[in-house]
Amino acid sequence: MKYYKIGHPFNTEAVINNLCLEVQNFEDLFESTHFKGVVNETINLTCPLEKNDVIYGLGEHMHGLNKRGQVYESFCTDDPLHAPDRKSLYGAHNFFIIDSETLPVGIFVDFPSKVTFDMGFEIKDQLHIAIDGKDATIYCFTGLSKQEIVKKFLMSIGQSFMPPKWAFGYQQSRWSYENKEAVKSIADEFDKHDLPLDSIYLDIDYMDNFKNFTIDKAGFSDFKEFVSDMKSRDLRLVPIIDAGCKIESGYEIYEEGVKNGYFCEDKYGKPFIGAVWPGKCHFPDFINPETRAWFGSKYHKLIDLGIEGFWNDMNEPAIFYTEEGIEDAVEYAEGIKGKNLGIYEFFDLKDKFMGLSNREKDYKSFYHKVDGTSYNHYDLHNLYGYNMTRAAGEAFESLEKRILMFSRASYIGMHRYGGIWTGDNHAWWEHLKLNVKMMPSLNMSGFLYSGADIGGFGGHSNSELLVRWSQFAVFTPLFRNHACMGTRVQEPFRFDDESTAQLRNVLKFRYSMVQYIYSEFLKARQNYSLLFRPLSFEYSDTHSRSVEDQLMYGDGLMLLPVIESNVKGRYIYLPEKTLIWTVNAYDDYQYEILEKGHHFVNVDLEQMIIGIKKNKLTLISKPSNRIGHLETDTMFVKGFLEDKAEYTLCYDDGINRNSIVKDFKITMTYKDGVINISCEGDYDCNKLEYDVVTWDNKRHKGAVNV
Ligand code: MIG
Repeated sequence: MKYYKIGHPFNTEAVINNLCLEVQNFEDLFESTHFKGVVNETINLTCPLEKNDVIYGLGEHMHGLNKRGQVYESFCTDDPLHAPDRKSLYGAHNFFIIDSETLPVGIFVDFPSKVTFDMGFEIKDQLHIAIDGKDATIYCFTGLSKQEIVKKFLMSIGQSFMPPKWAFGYQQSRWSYENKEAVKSIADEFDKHDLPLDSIYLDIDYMDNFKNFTIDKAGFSDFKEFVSDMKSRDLRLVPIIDAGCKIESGYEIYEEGVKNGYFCEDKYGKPFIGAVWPGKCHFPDFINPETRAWFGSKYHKLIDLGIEGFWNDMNEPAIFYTEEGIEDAVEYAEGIKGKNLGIYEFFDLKDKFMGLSNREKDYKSFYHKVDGTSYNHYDLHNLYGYNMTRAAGEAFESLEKRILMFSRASYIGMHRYGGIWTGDNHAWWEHLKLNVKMMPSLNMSGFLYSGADIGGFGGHSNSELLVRWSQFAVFTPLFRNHACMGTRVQEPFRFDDESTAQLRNVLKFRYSMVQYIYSEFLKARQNYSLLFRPLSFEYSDTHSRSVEDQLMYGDGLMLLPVIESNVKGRYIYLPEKTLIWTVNAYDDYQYEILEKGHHFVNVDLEQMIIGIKKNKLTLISKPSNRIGHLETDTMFVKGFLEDKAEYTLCYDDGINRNSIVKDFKITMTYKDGVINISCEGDYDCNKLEYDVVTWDNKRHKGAVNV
């Protein structure tokens, strides 16, 4: 593994443990690969692609597990319409692997502004990376398997943030639950319908006029008491924090920020102004460590009121408009007023107004100050959301308790401070599919704590989509239903009784699986491995390389989500004989062994299917309606046994930052028709009950009595 610094790259601090060797010549960087590079005012890298090369990675982007055939752009963008032709979403995750049948190559382009990845779009057998600048660090990983490459890369960017365990519960959100009564009634409905829930989100309306770190006194009077009332029901409130800070004299954040020079500045050295939800705003210069320390300390205002989790929004940063943008547009409009417009002039006029938000020109008109040097925002654009979340993450380090934190915009390295959600998706089956395909790529970029808005943010969800989406999301660490203002309500109790019952089973199944999911999360974090993996990470047959809608998960599971509407089953591909676990509810399920090959499997709406690999076990508990109420006195072993299977369950206290990870190991053997179980570690094996299937298609149920 090697890296090469071109020019004088800005230190993004994406890589914190540099395991690569610095090379002095650009040519040496790509030795033994087919990459070529040209450096001028911009940097261009190309590489021929073999017919069967698969490209994995790039984190949060449109399209498939295999990124071939499309163009992707890394430039953190607030675009609420994730249509197939969109090149950029909210994150900038410039790590990918070319998985060739001979020699896999991993590349990380550490560059904080725009990078375009043409993965065989323009020329089908050529990859072309265009870096919009002449200073960058390029990392190249060769000579290892793709699994090794991912591990080395993850090791170099450091361990993931660790959320509290309650953040693995079901979370309910909507823009907006606009006052205490609305929040309380949501909690009541969940309890009334016997639906699991661990937190309720507060979107921008909890704030006083959208001012960060303030509370709307009318809707949320006696906020501290309210937080503690909810807490006494074991429910957490998770407020949103936006990047833009309102310009308003007397507002603490505004006053302190201006006084101390904490905001980004324009070319005249005045705080830059852009409009977002609060109207005209200044934008904290998060890339400056002093600003981070200041802004981070403000989260404590809410923590002091009992808050234990946050989501950082609009931190690409999103800018609705600037005064200059409006002036440009109005000036243009005035210039053509009364004229007989040519059609191109008309389109220009339209574009001027349609393009007021997130203008490149605006991003080029403000500056960051780091160590006394001024940097144009455009050149560091992709570091903004990362450093906002870092501000919070650094502030939380002084606390004993873990704080939930996730962000919309991100760059590689941000995973050390928080997770991400995938932004404003839609209530479209295509976006459920996208959620499935994106998870492994997010993991490869370091983001373990992530998930999509279940049911879709924009547009109107129906109960079938919500059920199918929730079934997949059972496995995503962030398990949150969120929806946009103006859309059909989509909390799990909003549809008919049958749908509520189906969703109840899905949510409860998540709680049953949480010990396993949390354990696998801890392991992925500790071992620098992936929670979600393409099939080809575990199977070397050719067909596995082209499977896009099945994923390997944790130790031993294969996820087989239903992602089409109105279907009663799905095609699945099994690279080996596998046990199919068809779940109606945690305690209502069937097993069937399927041979290696292609199958069509029936999966009714109330069912989900999960593959269990040979000699693998999983562990579930009885569900509860809160993570904190789960009782693990009895745990249930499920599995598929040929001769010997082991499972190690990792756990910690789920609360404290420095809690020690403990584990216990279950070993199960099958010989001469007899099952044997033994345990090592801190758990009483007598509390285990098992229901497993053996290779010879026999089912074995029982309790351990050793
Ligand atoms: O301009 O806070 O992605 O989750 O509900 C929209 C309101 C701002 C965008 C976020 C979404 C959130 C919404 N926000």
